[in-house]
Amino acid sequence: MANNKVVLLDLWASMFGMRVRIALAEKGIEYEYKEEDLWNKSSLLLEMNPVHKKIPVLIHNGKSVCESLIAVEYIDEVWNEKAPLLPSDPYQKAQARFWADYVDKKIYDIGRKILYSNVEEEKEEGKKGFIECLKVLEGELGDKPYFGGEAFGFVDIALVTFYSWFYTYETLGNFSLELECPKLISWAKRCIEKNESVSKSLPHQHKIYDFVLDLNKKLKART
Ligand SMILES: N[C@@H](CCC(=O)N[C@@H](CS)C(=O)NCC(=O)O)C(=O)O
Ligand SMILES: *[C@@H]1O[C@H](CO)[C@@H](O)[C@H](O)[C@H]1NC(C)=O
Ligand SMILES: *[C@@H]1O[C@H](CO)[C@@H](O)[C@H](O)[C@H]1NC(C)=O
Ligand SMILES: *[C@@H]1O[C@H](CO)[C@@H](O)[C@H](O)[C@H]1NC(C)=O
Repeated sequence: MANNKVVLLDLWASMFGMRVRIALAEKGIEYEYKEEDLWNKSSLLLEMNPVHKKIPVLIHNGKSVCESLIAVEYIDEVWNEKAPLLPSDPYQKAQARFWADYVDKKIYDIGRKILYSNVEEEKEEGKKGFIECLKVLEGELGDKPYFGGEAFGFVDIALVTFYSWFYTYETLGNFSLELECPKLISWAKRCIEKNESVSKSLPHQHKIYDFVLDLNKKLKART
C-alpha cells in the first residue's frame, strides 16, 4: 500500500501497546515508534487521544485510532492481504471479540489489585479473582493450540501480552500460574516460541517487575 505513514505512541511496558506492536509486526508494517512519558504526556498524545489521553495510539496518515483492540482490528482490515487476525465468519468473529473483551474487562482491573493495593484483603481478593479469570480463559482454550483454533489470532494477541506481566503478578501475589493454570502457560510459551512477532514485542518479565516496583515507589511518593 502506497503513502502509508504509520506512527505508534506507546510505552514499552504496556500490555495494550504490545498488542498493537504484535499486529504491526504480523503484517510487516514499517512504523515510527514514539515512547511516551505518561507523567509528562506529549502534546501529540493529547491531540491524538483527547478523550482518554492514553497510549497506545496508532496514527495512520495523520489520523488516530485509539484503544488497543480497535487498533488491532483496524490494522487487520486495512492490511488485509496477509496474516488475518480475525476470523471472517461472523459468528467466529463475534466469539473472538467476546473473549478479547473479557480479557479487557476482567484481567487488567483485577490484576491491578495485586500490583498496587496496600490493603491485604484487597490484594487477596485480586489474587483470587485473577486466578479465577485465567482459569475461565484456560477452559475456553481447552485442547486447542490457539484460542481461535489452529492459527494464532485476535484473542491470542489480546491475552498473550499479559504474559510479560505474569512474573510480577505471581511475585507480588505469591502464587504460581504454572500450578494454577498449566495449560494456559503452555499456550503462552507456544505463542512466543512459534511467533517471532510475539517474542519481539514482549519485554523480559523481570524488566516489567522492576518497572512495577519503581512505579509503586513513585505512587507512594505522590500520596
Ligand atoms: N483500554 C485501553 C487501555 C490503555 C491504557 O490503560 N493505557 C495506559 C498505559 S498501560 C495509559 O496510557 N495510562 C495513562 C493514564 O491513564 O493517564 C486500550 O486498550 O488501549
Ligand atoms: C516534559 O516533556 C517535554 C517535551 O515533551 C520536555 O521538554 C520537558 O522537559 C519534560 N518535563 C519533564 C519534567 O520531564
Ligand atoms: C503468527 O501469527 C500469524 C497470525 O497472527 C499467522 O498468520 C502466522 O502463521 C503465525 N506464525 C507462525 C510461525 O505460527
Ligand atoms: C506464599 O505462599 C506459600 C504457599 O502457598 C506460603 O507457604 C507462604 O507462607 C506464602 N508467603 C507469604 C509471604 O505470604
